[in-house]
Amino acid sequence: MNLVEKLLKGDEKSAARLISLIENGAEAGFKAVESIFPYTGKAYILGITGPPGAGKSTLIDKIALRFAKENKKIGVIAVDPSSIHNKGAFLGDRVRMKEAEKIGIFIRSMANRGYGGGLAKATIGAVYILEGLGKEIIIIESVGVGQSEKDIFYLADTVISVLSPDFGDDIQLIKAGVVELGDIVVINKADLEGAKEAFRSLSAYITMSNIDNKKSWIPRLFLVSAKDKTGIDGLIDAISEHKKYLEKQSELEELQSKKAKGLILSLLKEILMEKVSEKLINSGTFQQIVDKVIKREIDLYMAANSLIKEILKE
Ligand SMILES: Nc1nc2c(ncn2[C@@H]2O[C@H](COP(=O)(O)OP(=O)(O)OP(=O)(O)O)[C@@H](O)[C@H]2O)c(=O)[nH]1
Ligand SMILES: [Mg+2]
Repeated sequence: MNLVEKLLKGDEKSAARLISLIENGAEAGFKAVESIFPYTGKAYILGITGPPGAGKSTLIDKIALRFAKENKKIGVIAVDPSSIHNKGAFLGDRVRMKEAEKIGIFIRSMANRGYGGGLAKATIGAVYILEGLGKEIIIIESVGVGQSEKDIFYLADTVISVLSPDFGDDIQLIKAGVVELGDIVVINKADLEGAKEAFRSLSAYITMSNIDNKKSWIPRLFLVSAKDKTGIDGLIDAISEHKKYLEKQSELEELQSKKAKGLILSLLKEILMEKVSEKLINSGTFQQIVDKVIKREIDLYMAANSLIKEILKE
């Protein structure tokens, strides 16, 4: 039996090996996805985003345990943008999702090696593979910064934004767009001082920003403590409420099309950048252009445009 056949029979080791292939950009990994593809499209994908240390992993542990009680097959992908995190974060995720791991939930940490902080290429593949493994619920954890938070919005059916009162300035988070992306917004660490105030100000903000909005889903806000396991019930209810909303809402096709477009564009960006760097940067063309810029023979626009010409020539 090859890796894909074993995967489709539920072999987790094959899943882990296939995800590694994808992560390393190996052609065999993407070929495997082609054979897995017919078996995919049924899983519910939950994206968890938010600033570093907000408690995403701790919360996923609690959410996953709840789903497991309903006998759901669950997989977790924790994307670690290597540009922000050190290697310790990998371990951190595993430590914080101990209970889930103990009961056999499949957890995989992935380094985000894409250009420009994108998480699309590797994560999309990992989702297909977990679906091939028969997972019904796939939870993706990603730090909410820049492109990665948009990718998680495109990839997930439901997005939960996790914030914590010890992060400080709410306004920064609102500006960063973390709040806007969430179908559900969670203030975690309810056990800490300032949690209630953070909840109140965010609640006012969400009400204000949706006041004359005709959106059919208004983000739900929850105050929870992942550590003390408080407020989790309401959160679980909101997740299934959003899932039901997606099943029946009339604009679903429009939403799906928006998300598919976003993902394809993200993939395109990542793959193009890879090709560009392989071909141009290594071939010395890039350096030649840089030299011309330094000598002030050409300006930066001209530099970028001549690189584009070079690529299109191929
Ligand atoms: N007081 C308190 N601490 C918490 C709570 N939830 C998580 N923490 C702590 O916050 C720290 C970060 O938790 P993680 O779950 O690793 O947070 P994260 O958002 O996954 O962090 P990264 O993956 O590094 O971005 C850990 O020390 C947790 O023990 C909570 O409800 N209350
Ligand atoms: Mg984490």
